Amino acid sequence: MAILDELAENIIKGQAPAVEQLTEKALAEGESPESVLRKGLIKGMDVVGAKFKANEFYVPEVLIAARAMKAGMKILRPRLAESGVQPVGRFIVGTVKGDLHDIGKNLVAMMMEGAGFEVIDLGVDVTPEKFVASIKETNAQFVGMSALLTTTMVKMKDTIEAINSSGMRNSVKIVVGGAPLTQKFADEIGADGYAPDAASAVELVKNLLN
Ligand code: B1M
Repeated sequence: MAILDELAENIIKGQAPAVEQLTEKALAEGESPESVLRKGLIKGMDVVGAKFKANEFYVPEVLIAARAMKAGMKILRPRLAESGVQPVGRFIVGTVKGDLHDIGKNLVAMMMEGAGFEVIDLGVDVTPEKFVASIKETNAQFVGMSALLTTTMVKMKDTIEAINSSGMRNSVKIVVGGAPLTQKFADEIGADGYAPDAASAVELVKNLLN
């Protein structure tokens, strides 16, 4: 099997040590950092996302695959920076103010990184002001908000209003998700999109890129 296919295969199986070794080996054999990323790591994570959506993989398998992806990225990141490879886009993500649930948000962050985005993870309990400051600081094109509580999902509206008031609404696309949310709610608060799961979030953001 070609080395990049082997790399993708080990991402799918969640074999972090093998991914680390194969990433080093592929680079040593002269593969470009960009091919290792796109034809190895991202290719593997794309399959993981598809399996997750089809209910063939569950949260633990995705987390293990994401850990393997991270092991490869650790080797690859400095090489990508040296070779000037640009990320697909920049994506800020956080769980809204008052909400401490982060498992779903972390899945979204990992899958977005797996799809080649630079991810700025603001963590949990993120205030509208912090989202706004991060957009200013990073010039990200995307903001993702997660909420798991019916009492905190309303904070998404406050955040969108803060982004509107900051004058930066036209420069970012806002996507939202989390168990209590619906497309209807996303439309009501003026988000650009809603995704029911992490794999759909990647598809949604990729569509919004075009
Ligand atoms: Co909490 N909790 N919890 N909890 N908790 C829920 C959400 C709850 C439904 C349980 C219940 O009562 N049945 C309930 C909410 C009820 C409601 O609002 N209607 C609840 C409650 C009430 C609370 C507390 C208030 C309990 C208390 O203290 N009395 C408290 C609140 C703390 C706070 O946030 N301020 C609390 C605390 C906690 C723990 C800390 C113990 C822990 C969180 C640990 C952590 O996240 N690090 C916890 C957990 C684990 C849960 C449950 C059991 C599981 C949530 C989870 O991680 N699911 C949950 C019940 C349940 O869902 N069965 C529950 C797995 C995760 C992968 O799914 O996050 O939905 P999820 O993410 C999905 C999608 O929603 C989507 O993608 C993911 C899948 O791919 N998605 C996005 C998520 N974010 C997205 C963003 C996107 C796109 C998609 O774009 C940006």
